[in-house]
Amino acid sequence: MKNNFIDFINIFCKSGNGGFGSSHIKKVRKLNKWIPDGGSGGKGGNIILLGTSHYRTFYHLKFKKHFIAESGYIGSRNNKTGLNGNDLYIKVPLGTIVKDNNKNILAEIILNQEKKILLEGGFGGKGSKILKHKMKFHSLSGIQTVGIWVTLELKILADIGIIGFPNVGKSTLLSIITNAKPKIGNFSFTTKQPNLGVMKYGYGKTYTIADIPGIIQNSHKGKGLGYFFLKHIERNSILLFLITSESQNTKIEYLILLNELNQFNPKLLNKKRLIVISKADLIQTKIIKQKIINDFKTEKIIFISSFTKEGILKLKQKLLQLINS
Ligand SMILES: Nc1nc2c(ncn2[C@@H]2O[C@H](COP(=O)(O)OP(=O)(O)OP(=O)(O)O)[C@@H](O)[C@H]2O)c(=O)[nH]1
Ligand SMILES: [Mg+2]
Repeated sequence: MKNNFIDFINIFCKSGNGGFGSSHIKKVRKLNKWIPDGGSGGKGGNIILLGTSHYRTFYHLKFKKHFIAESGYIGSRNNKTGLNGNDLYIKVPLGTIVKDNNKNILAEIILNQEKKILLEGGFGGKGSKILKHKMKFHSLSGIQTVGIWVTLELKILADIGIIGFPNVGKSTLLSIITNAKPKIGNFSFTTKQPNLGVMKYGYGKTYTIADIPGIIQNSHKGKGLGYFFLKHIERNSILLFLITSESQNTKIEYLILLNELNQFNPKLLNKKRLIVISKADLIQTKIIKQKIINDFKTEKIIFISSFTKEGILKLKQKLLQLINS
């Protein structure tokens, strides 16, 4: 499968050099003197990050790795300052973190249309006029900038993350409670990259929900698709654990998921959780349903069916309640 979900990429960035100051001198005939009149150089362009909700990954940066902003222009006679170099904008998805080689965070983009200067352009060199040097035609070169390699890392911004084993109905649920149209299939690992959807609820309120690829026992050891997708739930405020009623032991499935999360980042266990049992339409008898309830004992669970819509309204209400709590 073509993988166009890129959540990690290295790029080279360099802001523009400052323009040269002009060393121009002009003859003032009346005084019969040469006087310096060279203008300063223009400022180099900045490298600016621009948050763009239109982008969901770094795929658009895959084939362009070097970002070099325009240099400032040289100053000229009559004390004219050179033009500034144009800024260079790098469009990034919301949730982008930029790090240098030592893993220091240089910038973070959260909001749509948010702008942050990643690298400032060099200042222009002074021209002969402003320098007033005894060597009349003296001027300075602008600041020469140094380029660096930076890492762009994406951690999706969503209010709710759906986590579960493969084939439990995560994408189907996303498709019925949000506007998303993810791929659905009756086999494991249909979803190979996170899907995002927007749920509308209440008066004009919207919530973003992420459907994360299936997690299995030992995902943290690289089984299945691995567990690196879990970084995308680090910023979710609520984790929705989806466990199918077809499971032999729903509670054990839940504990396995918790363990995988713990292996990835123990802080994930501090988030608000909601346990949801999917495919309730497949539960044949009340005894089986009661057994699932008993398995979870004190923990509250919600039964849903994306097919019959059983429990969907209750689920939405519960999510809203959790978000606001
Ligand atoms: N009976 C029943 N089947 C469902 C329900 N929800 C989803 N399914 C079916 O379960 C299968 C898996 O659904 P998906 O939504 O692709 O499951 P998933 O958890 O996203 O799977 P992966 O992406 O592989 O992790 C599909 O055949 C769905 O039609 C439900 O409420 N009831
Ligand atoms: Mg899926």
